[in-house]
Formats: sequence, C-alpha cells, structure tokens
Amino acid sequence: MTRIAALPKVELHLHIEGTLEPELVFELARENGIDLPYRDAEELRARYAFDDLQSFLEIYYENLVVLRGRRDFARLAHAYATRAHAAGVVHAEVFFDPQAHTVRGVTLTEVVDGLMDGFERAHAELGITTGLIACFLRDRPVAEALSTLDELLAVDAPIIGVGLDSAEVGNPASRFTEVFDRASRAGLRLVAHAGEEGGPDSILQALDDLAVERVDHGIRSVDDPRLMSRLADERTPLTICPLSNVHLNAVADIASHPLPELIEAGLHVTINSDDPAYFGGYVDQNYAAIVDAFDLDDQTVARLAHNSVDASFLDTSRQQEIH
Ligand code: ES4
Ligand code: ZN
Repeated sequence: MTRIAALPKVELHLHIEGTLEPELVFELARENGIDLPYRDAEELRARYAFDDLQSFLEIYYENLVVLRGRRDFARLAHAYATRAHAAGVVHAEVFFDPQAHTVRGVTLTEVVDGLMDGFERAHAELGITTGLIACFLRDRPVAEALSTLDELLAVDAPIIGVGLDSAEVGNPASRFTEVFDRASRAGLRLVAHAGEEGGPDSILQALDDLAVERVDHGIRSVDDPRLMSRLADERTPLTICPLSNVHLNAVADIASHPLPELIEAGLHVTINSDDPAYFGGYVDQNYAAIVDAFDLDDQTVARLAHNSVDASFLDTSRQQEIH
C-alpha cells in the first residue's frame, strides 16, 4: 500500500480560516485578551458536531474573533503549511474570506500580509509553495463583493484568483456575474463552491454565469448525467472534500459518497480537506478515509494525487517537476 504522505500532491480546496484548531483559538484569545464562552479547547471541540453547512458556518465565523492582527494570520498560515507539508502537499491554493475579517474591523492588508508572512516562512523552512484565492461570501451583498474586489486590486494583493463560498442554498452564483467578470478582466483565475448542498443547477450557474475553471465540491453533479458528461468532456476539475461532506451531512456516510461514480464517469476528481480543524482531518486523512471506504488501489490513489497537480494553476513546467 502506497504511503499517502509520500505522494506529492496539491491542495486546491482549503479555507485557511478552517485550519484554526481549538488549541490555537485559545492561545490567540489569551494573547489578545479575549474572553471565550468555553473553558478550554476540549469544550470548544465538543461543539464541533454539525447538522449542515449553516450550523458549521456559525461557529466557523464566531471563532474568527481571535484573529486580530497580522501576527495572528501569520501563525495560522504557518501552522497549516507545516501540517500540509507533512501530508505530502508541495503546493496549496488557499482560500481566505476577506469580508469575514473586514466586517470585524480587521484591514485587508493585515490579513493578506499576515498570511504571506506565514506562508513565506514555511516556504523558506520546507519548500512548500502557496497561492491565495480570495473568496466572496455569497450570503452577503453583491455590492460588498465588488468593493472587496476593488480594494484587493487597489492594494495589489498577491492573489492568484477569486472564489465564492458560504451558504449556497438561496444565494445563487448568478448574482455574482459582474464580480467574476471584473476579476477575470483583472487577470485572476476563477473558482466557486457549487453542488455542495445545492443541486446541478447551482453547478451550471458556476460554469455558465461565472465561467469558473474548477468547481469546489460539485458532488451533486451525480444527479445529472448530462452535466457529468459535460464535466468529463471539458475536464473541469472538481475539488472534493470527503470528510467535509460527511461532517456536514451532504452525504449520509463515507460509504455513500458519490466519489466512485464520479471517478468512474471520468471526471477530473481531486481530494482536499476544506476545513480540516472542523471536519476531522487534513488532506492525508481525507485520502485515507476514501482508500478505506472504497478499497482504492494504489494506481487510483496515485491518479488522484496526479489530478491535483494537473488541476492547479501552476505553470506546466512546475507541474512536470512535481510529477
Ligand atoms: C465552507 Cl464547507 C464550506 N462550504 C461553503 N463555504 C465555506 N466556507 C468555509 N467552509
Ligand atoms: Zn469549502
């Protein structure tokens, strides 16, 4: 059996805010003089039982209160990159949620500079590389997304792309066409969450209205055979997060995850961790869960890792180097 951590891989669906481990929540709270409504990390972790995406998002946003300044974001980024490196991640295209911080009075510069500090330190220590993708919160006004994009461009934030996350149902991607158009014209790469809790129509909006290059999650494409063939024909990568789907009840259990059907239909599937501090595991643990549930052979596991490199926004020469 292949040792999963030994396979060079790229992580493509990872919210840096979702790597905030309960222990770090407490450490940063103490340093920043913030009172938390829990006694300790263990009591906080005990709250990590979710009914659905919304119940998760509430605690995810609540915990952000401990991220106050540049140094806090640097700590978060460095801790993730170190853990990801141990999982065999050689490059990560990392989501962050600018609006989740600016609405709390933390400036965009503190967030971005802090993340870059942490990632640059990890790169110097371990060689792992990263790219930042700014996600817009789809349950907040479009005007706020537009002004956030303008500010990112005005401060020349070192981002490679934009994404769309938060509550999918009731917040259609089609509302964000202008935001994604503007980002594309600025030379940014485009991705969006779709088909996590929403159905095939949500995925079609991400493809047709936003022109995304990858679909984050996309698991509900199994409900539409024509959409599945289209995704296979166009080789659109899906960034699948198995443990996330289990923990947010997008699937009943790991054994009923549609991953085998998606692989079988020839889709460009990649495996990722989403919010590893909340969903019981980093990317290596997501690979291990599907290997175990579906008895995947070494060749399939190697192909999933290979797919993650091909689906990245790295130039082809770096992709070749990793392979
Ligand atoms: C998220 Cl799992 C998931 N889905 C949508 N938005 C998110 N933000 C952070 N994690
Ligand atoms: Zn996500």
